[in-house]
This record gives sequence, structure tokens and C-alpha cells, in this order.
Amino acid sequence: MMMSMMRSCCSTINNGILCRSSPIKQASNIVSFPPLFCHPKAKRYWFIRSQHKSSMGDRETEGFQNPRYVVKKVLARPQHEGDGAIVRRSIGRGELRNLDPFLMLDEFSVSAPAGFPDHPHRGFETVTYMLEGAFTHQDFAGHKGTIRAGDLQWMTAGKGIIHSEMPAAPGENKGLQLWINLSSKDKMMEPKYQELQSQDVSKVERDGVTVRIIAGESFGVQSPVYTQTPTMYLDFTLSPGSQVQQRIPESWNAFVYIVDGEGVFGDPSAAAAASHHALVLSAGDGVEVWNRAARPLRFVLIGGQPLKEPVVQYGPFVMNTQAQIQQAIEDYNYCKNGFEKGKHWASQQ
Ligand code: FJE
Ligand code: FE
Repeated sequence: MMMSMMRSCCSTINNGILCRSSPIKQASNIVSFPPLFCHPKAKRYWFIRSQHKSSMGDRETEGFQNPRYVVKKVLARPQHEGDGAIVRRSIGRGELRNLDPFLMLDEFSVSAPAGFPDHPHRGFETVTYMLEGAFTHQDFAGHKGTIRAGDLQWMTAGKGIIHSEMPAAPGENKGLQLWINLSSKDKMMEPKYQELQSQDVSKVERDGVTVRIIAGESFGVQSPVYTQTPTMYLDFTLSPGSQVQQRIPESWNAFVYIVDGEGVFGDPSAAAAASHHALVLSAGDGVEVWNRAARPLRFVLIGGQPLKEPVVQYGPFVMNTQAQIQQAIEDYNYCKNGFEKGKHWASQQ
């Protein structure tokens, strides 16, 4: 259908000459818990929490009124993506299509020559956070850089980016890539990058808990990253026996992704959850986490303000309507409306 549309448009678009040899062809609700007083576990929860609080004395906590619980647990199984790469997709897989404003979370583990060669994006942000090794990105506007363990790249694709993302260190190169949707008013904005090196990511260490603040705020420390769609992104490591409370804006959707170890989330009597699981949190204004295991627990806590707009996705293009998707494909194929620099560009091998 798209091919015939392209043929019929050819005489009017760029004299019908595709600007790329491989054009694209077209082929949650969160459950709210009842008010706290009628939650079956409320009493016990608050009993434990108040005991815990008194043992903490006057020490500063991230106190909150309405705790969030785990309402959905999804295992991110390995799958093929890009060119020979393996990713564990949690948000974006069948069981968890999207969690407004989040479209995708991939935990990737890639060794050369596999990777993510030249591809476009439109309509959302990608956040790449390295856990191990290094990744080099190159884009059609001449941006090039390498991010290493602890570094992050926050890319607002807006109206269009074409780039490559390839492993840059020997062995496995690991990280997380999150896709955050943009509101209709921001989808066609000029692209923008924010890069933070590991040493510039704020870190708070307290009582066996370390938090790296990628976006948003924790323990009174704010990340310098500007989030076009309001987002929090925290990387927690809890030593054995430690626990943490973290505030989350009440109206936001939020989830946890466990990177390493196992932990108890939300309800102290819940079973522990292990690595490679995403845990969707109920409504509420904070979450509490316990590490009762013998090894460290590492997880990311991600929350965002829902956009509440229609989502139409075609691979790396995420818009509000099917017509906008057709337009994105046409713009990419004919290098226009944001994809102009794709005309004479290919990444350096
Ligand atoms: C891709 C569109 C894409 N998961 N995890 C289509 F954008 C991609 C893509 C990625 C990606 C990149 C990194 Cl660094 C980490 C990722 C998808 O680039 F693979 C397809 N097929
Ligand atoms: Fe990409």
C-alpha cells in the first residue's frame, strides 16, 4: 500500500528520487488500589513501617502517605534486535505494550560486530545508560561520542535523528535503553542531546543505600538533566539488609527494573523479585524496598507523567495518528522535514 503510495507521489517528491537505498516500506492502565485503610495489608504494613521509623530516630527519610505496590511483574526474556544484538525487552513487549509515557525498556548486552547500525527516530526520546563496557553513537548532524559504564545519553529525537549505536569495547557491552514518548506539541521539536559522564551523575550514599540520580530528585539532590516529558530515573544499589523509601509523584506511572540481585518491593510480606523483571507499581506517592538477600540489589526506578494521548508506533517512529506515521515514513524516505541531513550521510565503520 505504501509502495503504491510512494510511486504515485514520486513525481512530486524530490523528483521521485529516494534519498536512501533502503527506504522503509509500510507493511495502561494502572490498577488503583483502594484507599489505604481498606487495603488488606495496610495495618501490618504501617505497623512494620512505624517500628522501622522509630528505630531510625530522627534520621531523614523519604516519607510518604500512600505506598505503591507491585501490580504486575514481567520477565524480560532475551530477543533479537538490531543487527545481531540481543536485548531483554520489558516495557514494549506483548504483556506490557506501553506504560504511558514509556514506550520501551531494553536491557542490552552486545559484543561486536553486532549492534544498531544506521536507523531513524521521530517523536520520542531515547535514554541510553551504560552498565558495562562502552557504546559509540554517530548521527547525521555530526554528533559522535562514546559512553562508558555509568555514563548516559539523553537524546530527544523530536522531528528526526538518524544515527548508529555500536559497541566500542571488547566483550559484552551492557546497558539500558529507555524510550520516553513526547507530547504532541514536542514531537516535531528540534533534536537535542544531553550527555552526562559517570563522574557528573549525582550520587547519594546512606545506610547501605546508594542512589545515582539520572533524572529527577532523590534525598534532596536533583539531576541536571532536563526532561521534556517529566520523568524520574534513579539507579539504586542496596547492600544486604538495607532498605529505602522513595517518593514518586502521585499522578505518575512508575515501574522498577531489577538489574542484579533480588529484592522485596512495596509490600514487606511479598516474595522477593529477581533480576530481569519489570515491576509495575500501583498508584501512590512512594515506594519502599527491602534487600533481605545476602548480595547487593541493583534496580532502576523509573516514573513519568502520563501524556494521555493516542500512541501510533511504527518501529522507530512514534506519533499520534496513522497519517503522521505515513508522513514520517515519507519524510525519512525522501529526506525532508527533519531528515534532510540523511541525504549524504552514512556512519563511519
Ligand atoms: C532497533 C529501531 C531501533 N533497542 N537498545 C528498530 F531504534 C532499534 C534500536 C534499539 C536499541 C539501541 C540500543 Cl543502543 C539499545 C535498543 C532497540 O536501535 F534495534 C530496531 N530494530
Ligand atoms: Fe537509536
